[in-house]
Amino acid sequence: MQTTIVAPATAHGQSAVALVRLSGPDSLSILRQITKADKMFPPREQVFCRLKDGEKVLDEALVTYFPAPRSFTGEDVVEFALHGSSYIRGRLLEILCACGAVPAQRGEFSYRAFLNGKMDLLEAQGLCDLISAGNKAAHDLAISSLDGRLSEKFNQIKDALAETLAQIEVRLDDVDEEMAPLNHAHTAQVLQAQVDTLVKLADTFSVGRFIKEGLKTAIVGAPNCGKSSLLNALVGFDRAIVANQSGTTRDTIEETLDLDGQKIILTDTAGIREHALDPAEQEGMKRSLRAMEKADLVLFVADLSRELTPQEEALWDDVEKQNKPVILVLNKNDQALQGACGLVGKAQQTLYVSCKTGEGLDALKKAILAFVSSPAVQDTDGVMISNLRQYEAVLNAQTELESALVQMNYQTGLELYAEHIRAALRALKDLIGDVTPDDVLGIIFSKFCMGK
Ligand SMILES: Nc1nc2c(ncn2[C@@H]2O[C@H](COP(=O)(O)OP(=O)(O)OP(=O)(O)O)[C@@H](O)[C@H]2O)c(=O)[nH]1
Ligand SMILES: [Mg+2]
Repeated sequence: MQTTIVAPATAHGQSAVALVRLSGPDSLSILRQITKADKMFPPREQVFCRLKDGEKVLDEALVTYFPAPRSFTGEDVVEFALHGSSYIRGRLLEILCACGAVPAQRGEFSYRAFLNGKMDLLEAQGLCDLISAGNKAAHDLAISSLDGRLSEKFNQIKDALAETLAQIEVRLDDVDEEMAPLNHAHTAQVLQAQVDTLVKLADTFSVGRFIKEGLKTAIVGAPNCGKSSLLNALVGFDRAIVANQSGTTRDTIEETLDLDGQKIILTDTAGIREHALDPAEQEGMKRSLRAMEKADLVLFVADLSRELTPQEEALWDDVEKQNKPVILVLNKNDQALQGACGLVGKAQQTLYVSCKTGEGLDALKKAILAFVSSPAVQDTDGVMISNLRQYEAVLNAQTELESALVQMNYQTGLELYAEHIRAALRALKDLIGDVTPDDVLGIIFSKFCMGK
């Protein structure tokens, strides 16, 4: 039998109001035990109650009863809005458990909502992302999952594939060949359209991930070129020590920046030169290279007031070898220009800045932001995928449909096309649910029953 679960729905610690939620078949009877009164609990209406702890009053609370199925989980749910002391909340949880409830596992309310068809996995992921979204862009992204726009995109693909599969399967069953043969051109067109949508969705993944997790941006370069000054200028306060001597920064220094609602994680690093002064600087340089490897974007800083060193050129080659997006930031533009321009021809994007005067910093911020927006997102009506599971499902489905198209090109036979379409549907199953043989049969009978 299904248990009745309980958990606080608000954060720990003291607050004006705290919310505790029960969900499961015994919710109402547990509520009656703890209120010890024959109160009426009209659905979805707040009722003022005294919650009892033995013969004493534990708290005066507002209680709402949501009978199944019209509740968050789809089960009977009771919400207690309590005074927010940790004692009241903790004691209420103990009493509710003594009355038969069990503590919920992490995510169990949402899991039950999913099992009861209240939301699909994409919406559940969206809900989880919404709660953890720390900036506007991540919030927008989560809302587009939660409000079902992402599910709708996948459901359109699923419907088109299920329909195509039905068209094929009905012909496989048509041993007497009473039906017109499959319209290959039309079927290929439908499959190609789904591949195109999947490719666009896959293209949004990197941007979706940057938005959700933040764009990891490493500031690298030779000692004394102004990396720490750049970090400080971008975040707007003196985060890192700046000094007119080489080798000031030893450890990597991370700071998060909210740039127009996008999360950018900046990492300042130790300058790279041939000989470290001591083991600490040596270790610092190793950490710089690691930060660079982990970064989504590299800001390569060079000092315009002096010539490039061989180590700087070698470091540039390193960045290029890693095939990372990189912006060449030529700093100290306020000084007499002498060097560092040797890299300009190699860089895809070069910006001249002065951390001292602030010149060029707005352009640099715009250039960084450009990495967190992509034309792919416009192609999908603003819908993005942002987690690896979704990305892999999309790629697998795409591969299967491309194989189906190759088979169709060679006209190898209906059974093989069907096999790849089924595999594509299986790949998408985790995101949008299963398409069962019965679903396909349903389409066959509802749309083109042969009257047999
Ligand atoms: N004139 C001028 N000086 C700058 C500019 N940016 C930084 N500096 C100076 O350059 C020196 C080094 O700056 P830092 O930011 O510490 O350089 P860094 O790259 O972090 O150096 P390390 O930590 O040693 O690798 C300091 O004296 C800064 O004041 C600039 O745009 N113009
Ligand atoms: Mg520094």
